[in-house]
Amino acid sequence: MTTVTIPGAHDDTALDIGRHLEGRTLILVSNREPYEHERREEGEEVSVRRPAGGLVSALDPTMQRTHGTWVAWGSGAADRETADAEGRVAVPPEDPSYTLRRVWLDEADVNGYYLGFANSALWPLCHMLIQHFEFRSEHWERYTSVNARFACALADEVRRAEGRPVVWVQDYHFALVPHMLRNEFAPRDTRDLTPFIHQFWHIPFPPPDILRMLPHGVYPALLEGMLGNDLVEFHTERYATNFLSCVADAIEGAEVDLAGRRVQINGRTVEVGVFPISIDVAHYDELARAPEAEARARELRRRHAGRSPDGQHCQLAVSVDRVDYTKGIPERLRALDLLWTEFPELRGRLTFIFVATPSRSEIDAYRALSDEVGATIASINERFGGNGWTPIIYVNENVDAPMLASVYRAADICLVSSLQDGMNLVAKEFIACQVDECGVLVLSRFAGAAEEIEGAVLINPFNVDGFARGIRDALAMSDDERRRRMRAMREQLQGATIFGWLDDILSRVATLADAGPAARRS
Ligand code: ADQ
Repeated sequence: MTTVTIPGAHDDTALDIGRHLEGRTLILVSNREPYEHERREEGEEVSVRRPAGGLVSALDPTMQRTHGTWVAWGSGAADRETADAEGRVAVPPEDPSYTLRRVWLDEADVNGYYLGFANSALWPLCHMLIQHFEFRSEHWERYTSVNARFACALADEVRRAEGRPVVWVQDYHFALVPHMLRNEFAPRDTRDLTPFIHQFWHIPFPPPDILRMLPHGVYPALLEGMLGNDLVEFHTERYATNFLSCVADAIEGAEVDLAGRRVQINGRTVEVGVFPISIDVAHYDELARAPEAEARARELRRRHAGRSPDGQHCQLAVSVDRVDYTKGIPERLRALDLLWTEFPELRGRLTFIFVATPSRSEIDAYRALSDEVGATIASINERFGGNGWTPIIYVNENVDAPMLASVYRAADICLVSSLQDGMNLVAKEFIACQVDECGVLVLSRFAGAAEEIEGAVLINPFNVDGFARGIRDALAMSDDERRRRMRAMREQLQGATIFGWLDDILSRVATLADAGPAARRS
């Protein structure tokens, strides 16, 4: 069996964060699993894939240290044969220390729950891009039944654990799970076995006028699901306020305390917290400082920046995203088109490396976007390129972290133009990799990161002229100003890493859980 590993958290940090649990079992649920067993072809050896996400690499060491259970969709081709009858498998494969419990989904489940309600209804609504909102009753029914299946698996894991476990629900795929799980433990006798339940919502939360577009019964059902939590966590105050406003709007009998960020409902208190997510800053800094990264960055600059054909200095801009309509990709391309049209002298003085990984291509809107992006880039390159200069280098694939770090290090400018974005980790990765402190971050004011980071050039991606002006300002910024801003952003980021995020959440959980269910009742 081969294992592809990615570097994760440092052991001491995981140990330190684990202390908040004080012997409580942590049971985590997410749509994606931390280890996927794969077999490409019949008869081939089984291999293990670890999705290279920041969240997985931060949570996995904590799970290993605390010997918890991770419940997730078993999506790998060899997942069933490597798990027991209940879908349980010990991980990491090379040194098992916690349990991964897989929940099986068939094609109709994936279509209805994942591609359907989660990604064609909730995703566009939460990002307030209502032109992409598509509701179908059968998707909602499937979302409900899949959430019930996950709640059932979680309840089973809670019963197996000792003491009163902590259940941590990840994201918008499981809005109904907290309420369903709580119902499994409605006190039948004097012993209350209900676990502590909390949820992190990774995407924006919209105001009532938007969420009201869900059909009549669905809007309150979704919120009631989330009110099954003891604590609901968002990236920003704005999302927390929107959630509380929706509860006040739709849930009869709920007492909403906007300033205190809590809801009283059915004799219980639901706390709402603000915890901006981050990245493993030291890891990205290290990747960018590696001699190979430095050499690759130099080579990138030699090929695509440095001196333009007419002997002028050429700058390198970069962006990295999934091809998703929330990321403002057509808007970014429009701004560049305008820039090269109105300022012909900038042709050959700015090359844009566009790293974009294909995403959710089963959904029509995503396929259409991908086609549009490909055609727009071809047209821009044809109209403006020439003389050995290609305006946009399109890398339409997944790129590994060491390569990403080299690109971030090489870039003079990073363009983040989300129309709405929960946080946006790319902005933080760019800052962490700017070890030479000479790059400028051009950042959409609609990304959660803009509410936290000070020092970026803020733009509104809907305003194409303003966006193009923002890029021009970045191009013209003096070295001193660049260094001043980047240094400030790097200092800020070093004080707010993913481990700080995890530590803050788990310490808040510990405080609330210590207070006990009785204390949290009004
Ligand atoms: P995403 O919408 O996926 O996350 P983002 O926060 O930018 O958005 O994270 C994307 C991650 O994927 C980054 O780590 C980036 O490096 C990586 N990535 C993107 N394109 C890549 C490519 N071509 N090759 C390799 N890696 C690539 C959701 C929310 C965000 C929120 C995060 C975390 O939508 O708002 O910040 O969750 O909560």
